[in-house]
Amino acid sequence: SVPWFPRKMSDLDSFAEKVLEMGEDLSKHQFFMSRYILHMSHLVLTAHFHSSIPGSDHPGAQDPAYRARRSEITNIAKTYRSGHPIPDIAYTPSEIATWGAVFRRLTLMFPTAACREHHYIFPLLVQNCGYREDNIPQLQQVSNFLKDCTGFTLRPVMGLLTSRDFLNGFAFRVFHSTQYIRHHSKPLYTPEPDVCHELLGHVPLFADPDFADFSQEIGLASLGATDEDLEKLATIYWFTVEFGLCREGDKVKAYGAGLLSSFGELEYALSDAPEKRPFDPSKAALQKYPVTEYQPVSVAGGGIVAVVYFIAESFKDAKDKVRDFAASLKRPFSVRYNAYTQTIEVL
Ligand code: H2B
Ligand code: FE
Repeated sequence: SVPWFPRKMSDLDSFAEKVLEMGEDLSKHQFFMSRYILHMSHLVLTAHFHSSIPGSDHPGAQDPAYRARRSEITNIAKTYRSGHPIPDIAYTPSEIATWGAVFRRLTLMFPTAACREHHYIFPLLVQNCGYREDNIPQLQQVSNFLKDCTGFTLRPVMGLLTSRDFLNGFAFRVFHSTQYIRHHSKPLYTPEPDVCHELLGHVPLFADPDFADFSQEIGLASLGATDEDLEKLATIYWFTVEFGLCREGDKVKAYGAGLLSSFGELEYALSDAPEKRPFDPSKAALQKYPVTEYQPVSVAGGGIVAVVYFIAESFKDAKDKVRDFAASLKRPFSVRYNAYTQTIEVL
């Protein structure tokens, strides 16, 4: 039988509460467990969201004020309904200072490390969405901007979704974004996605038409996919949207959000240390990523990085390749997104 999948935009409302909450015991969490086991089966604990066990090493787990603030903010996501504006958050001076520390460090690296699409879009985010060291951009404003560029929109989310729910959102050109920020004690480290990762890492690329198409292609393939195929798509997502590199003439640049929001790994990925292969979805889908290298603790907080990265020729090329790959997966139907009605047509 085909796994359930969302057919209309408002079906995404049902994802709201299926998330891992910060500091909760991992083993109690079926949703997160599947992700964890996925990565264990790839013999890796991913650097980007958790260095060992989320919760146990979360810098905010033992801070009651942080936890209270988190629930205040995640409550917006919990009660959010499709089509409604995302409420703005009045971020505190301490939260803004945390953002500022990340913003300062990352924007120093972008000029040499980020891909040309990122260079083109980032100044537009500064002009239109309040991207500044002393201001945390508001999700609604960013969502409006993305909608004008590519039709992508943001939805607030309480935390990590299952791979299936998260990828299904892409079919609708929806990116699920957290709205809270990491703990102030470690501004350059987070074991899970937060606004810094979403807004500085992910958002710029969703304003690029080819990248938007590429992302939606993964999303469409994920609708009703078997668990086995879903795992492949999640792995492709991991090696592209999170950790992707791309070719620019004789240079290699970063476009993956996990790289563009992590100082240590960005530098590492662009160095000669890791292996780099041309992007091929059927290979990336099965790629294991073994634990070998550790980030310097002072830089990334002690994560574990992938040792192989995939280099895309262009987002258009990557999109065509993912489309061909998706067509090779067996699914007893095909799907199309109708942007006028915001529904999935099953053919
Ligand atoms: N959920 C959220 N909220 N943000 C993410 O970046 C994310 C997720 N990534 N769920 C997903 C899982 C990714 O690691 C893949 C698809 O498994
Ligand atoms: Fe991410």
